[in-house]
Amino acid sequence: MVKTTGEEIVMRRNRPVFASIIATLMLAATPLYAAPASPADNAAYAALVPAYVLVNADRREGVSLSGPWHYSVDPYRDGQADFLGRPFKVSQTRGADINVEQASRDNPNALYEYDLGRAPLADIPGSWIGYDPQLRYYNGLMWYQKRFDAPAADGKRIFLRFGAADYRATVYLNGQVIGEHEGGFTPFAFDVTDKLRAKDNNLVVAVDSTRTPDTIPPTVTDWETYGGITRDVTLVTTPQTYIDDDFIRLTKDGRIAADVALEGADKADQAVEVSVPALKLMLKGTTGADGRVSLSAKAPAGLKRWSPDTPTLYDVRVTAGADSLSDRIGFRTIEVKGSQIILNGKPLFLRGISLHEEEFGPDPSRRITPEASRALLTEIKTGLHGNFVRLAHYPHSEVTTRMADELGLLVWSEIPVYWSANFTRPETLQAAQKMIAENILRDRNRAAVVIWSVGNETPISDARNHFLGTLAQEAHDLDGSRLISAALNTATSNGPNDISIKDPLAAYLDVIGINTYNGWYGNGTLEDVRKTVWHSDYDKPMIFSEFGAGAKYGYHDPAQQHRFSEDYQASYYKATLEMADHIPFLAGMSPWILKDFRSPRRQNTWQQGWNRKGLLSETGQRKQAFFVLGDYYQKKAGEK
Ligand code: GCB
Repeated sequence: MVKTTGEEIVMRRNRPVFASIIATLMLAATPLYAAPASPADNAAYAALVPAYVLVNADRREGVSLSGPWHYSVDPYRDGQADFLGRPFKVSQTRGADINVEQASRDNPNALYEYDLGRAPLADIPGSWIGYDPQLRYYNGLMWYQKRFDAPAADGKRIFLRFGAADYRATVYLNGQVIGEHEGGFTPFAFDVTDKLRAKDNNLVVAVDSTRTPDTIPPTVTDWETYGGITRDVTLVTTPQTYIDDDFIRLTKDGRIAADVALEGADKADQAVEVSVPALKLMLKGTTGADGRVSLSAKAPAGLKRWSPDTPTLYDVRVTAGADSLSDRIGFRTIEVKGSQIILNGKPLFLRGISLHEEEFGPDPSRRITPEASRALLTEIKTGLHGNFVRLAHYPHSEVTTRMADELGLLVWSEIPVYWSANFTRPETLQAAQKMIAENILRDRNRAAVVIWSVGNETPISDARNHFLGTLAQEAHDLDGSRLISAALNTATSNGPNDISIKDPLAAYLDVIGINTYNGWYGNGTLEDVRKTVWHSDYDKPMIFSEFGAGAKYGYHDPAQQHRFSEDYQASYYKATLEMADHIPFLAGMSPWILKDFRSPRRQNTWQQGWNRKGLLSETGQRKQAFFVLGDYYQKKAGEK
């Protein structure tokens, strides 16, 4: 095995041409993926993007259906099929438009084995773990029901929008299936204008949290499933022809650009205006036959760019016909140059941490309110002196990405293509493609989001390379203004203390994410960690998307430094940060993880159902390592 010295690393960094020849040769040798056609001209894309984007839905006029809903557990799926497994007609399912109490009174001979209207009540949104702790490890079908009166339509369109339902949802309204959705972390909406009745609508949602080897994520992960309706449910009203999508950003060549897409019978030939009053900027244009228009103008000289230090957001208004949308948008650029990440033209080091979507507290139920999100992100921003958060391992709530915009934290956003995902199955790829589209279309106006990640710790194979390569291409097509990454654990050891990045996917990423756990998993000592030298064949920024060690808050063991003591975790951080300081192409890090989080696979004395790699306990108490990283980041921030 040829060993490479530190000097050679520096030389390689200065040889981008060489690196790109290698990349080209690799591409020729192993075609990773056939680039799909662009979204605009490929009908196949239509199946992969959501029918309704309803951009900015969380700020639109509407009625919240959050609050009390009935829920009823159905482990044998009796609500969908008979005892021999023969599927029911819709009218026989629990989604049928029946008031069981009334029907039983009307017909004493009728037998119903369920009664959603008298089932227990849960406060939605939130996982069933929260309202029924006995269901902590339940993975299966749950029925939800809500009755409500419809808002007056007044000639408007009404959409029923779910922020997220984990994992698969079938939605019944007044006895009809109005749609289904796969994927536990992205929004979906149905046009229900003609399906609502004025009074007593019967909304039933069958949410199935079952994971299989074919789902995204697959069966085995290292986090709690949190099944249920986990984000807000709203009735969103819009004019008949409305602004379905807009993408507003600062381009690398200094222009403010806006792509606007209308939906509805009158979408063609509509005048569209995009204004930023504080900048006295007004973009005007007219939609084409497809309801779309692209506008741009040179950014005004007075523009204050969004950055973690100055998270300036502007009021932006989009108007088209009878519709008008207002948003708060930041303007910044992000790009890479060699091994650096460049924000607004200046290199910056990502001082980050990873985060699961789990609020503080002994019994989280994934109810991410603005207060819950602010509490988590403030620990990163103020406590750790961070400027970056990796929202692992799936799209987090839009509450969080908006909070990151407001507080000034750069965001890595990812979809749950994780570990043993089924890379050979076309339907699984399609599900992932839809997920990444839903995620990007929801959040591409958030200045905070700078990285779209296509997967985490996936073993190299041709099928996996094709799968992730397709996602990388799609993410790039939907949003060429951000960076694409993936968290890889495929660095290769060249011998003790010597590691190279050898993953063909790296050629297709803007930023190489590496998860490394030397000093925690495996037999390496912290001395080995300190001495480890890293090499990269790619002239690209690398970030440590993960490193970490477990510790139970309050367990101290300064002399022995046993695993799971706060002391070992702190020593591990010191050693890993020392190693990091010697990697010239390291552009940032998001260690694993801010807070202890629930994981069914962690059951030793110290963990008992929690992954203890948090720098904070589940209730927010700071462990020693929190201060190690905080001090390190404070110094780094001062080096700017
Ligand atoms: C990883 C995974 C993450 C786990 C973590 C761990 O590499 O990406 O999901 O929770 O390691 O604690 O082992």
